[in-house]
Amino acid sequence: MPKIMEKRLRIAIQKSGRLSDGSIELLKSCGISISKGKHKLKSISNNFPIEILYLRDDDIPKYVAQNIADIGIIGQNVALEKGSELTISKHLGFSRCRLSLAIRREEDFNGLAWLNGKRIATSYPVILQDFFTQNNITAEIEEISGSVEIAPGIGLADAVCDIVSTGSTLMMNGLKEVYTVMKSEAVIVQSDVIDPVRNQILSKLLFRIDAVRKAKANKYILLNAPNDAITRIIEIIPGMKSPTVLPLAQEGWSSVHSVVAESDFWDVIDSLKDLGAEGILVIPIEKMMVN
Ligand code: PRT
Ligand code: ZN
Repeated sequence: MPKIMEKRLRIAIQKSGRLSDGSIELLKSCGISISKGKHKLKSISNNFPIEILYLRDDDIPKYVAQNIADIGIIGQNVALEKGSELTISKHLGFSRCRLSLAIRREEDFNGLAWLNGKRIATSYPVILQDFFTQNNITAEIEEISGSVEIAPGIGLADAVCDIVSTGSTLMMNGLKEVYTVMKSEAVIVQSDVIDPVRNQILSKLLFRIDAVRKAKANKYILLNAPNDAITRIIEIIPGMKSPTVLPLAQEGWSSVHSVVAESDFWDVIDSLKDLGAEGILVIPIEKMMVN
């Protein structure tokens, strides 16, 4: 057995919550099979050298910092609040949310100076204090661990700094979002001291994650176009290196194969149609290895 199979990379993920499904799906989309019993605290993969530890998200930074796990998947908000000694090695694009300041709906917010002298309830005292320092605000931070949004209603605070996704929790509690302190998504955090063999496994995992994420962000596109439009079409869909252009049996026409970013997909299709492209097919890409 090659040496790299002897050790396993230890990955801490959230046991149950808003990060769990995304974390498991990410590993599975990288071709890693995981069998998890319902109440298991640990599991291993039989086709990739990893061991998974299932933990509360707030505890993950500590486990990684203490080298009990090599890497962890957590929200950027938790990474910044509790993982200052860790490095973020990859942004993962799921569990997106923001950490925002919110005040009572009936109050007028005239900018950040409104916060001076006020009391703000949050579960993120470190991030909030940094934000206050950077913005020269003097306010009192009331640290609470849950149900932050009820604090203004029960007279515990003048405002809150809490995680927002759709905004409905704030609305239901008579609050309005007035300022985004930070945006967050799931990230991989790692300690700076990873055993070299485990570090090689991590590099392989990060390579696979890149391939899966790039594939999701792009589509494969095939179309037919008159030859005199090909130069301009290539400018619009340059692809990974350059598009494949093949002559069609019909004189004066070619088929073009390329890759297009999901983000500007519809604009690109409109431009291609304006240039005379026909028979446009768009196909999902499963994995995309660039370099
Ligand atoms: O049990 P454990 O400690 O592991 O989990 P947890 O309850 O602390 O965390 P969990 O599962 O709620 O969230 C894990 C991570 O998901 C967070 O650290 C964020 O990075 C991310 N995330 C994404 C969210 C949300 N969306 C979210 N909507 N975390 C929390 N919320 C809560 C928020 O606290 C508020 O109560 O949802 C409410 C707001 O949602 P909206 O849609 O009403 O705005
Ligand atoms: Zn938590």
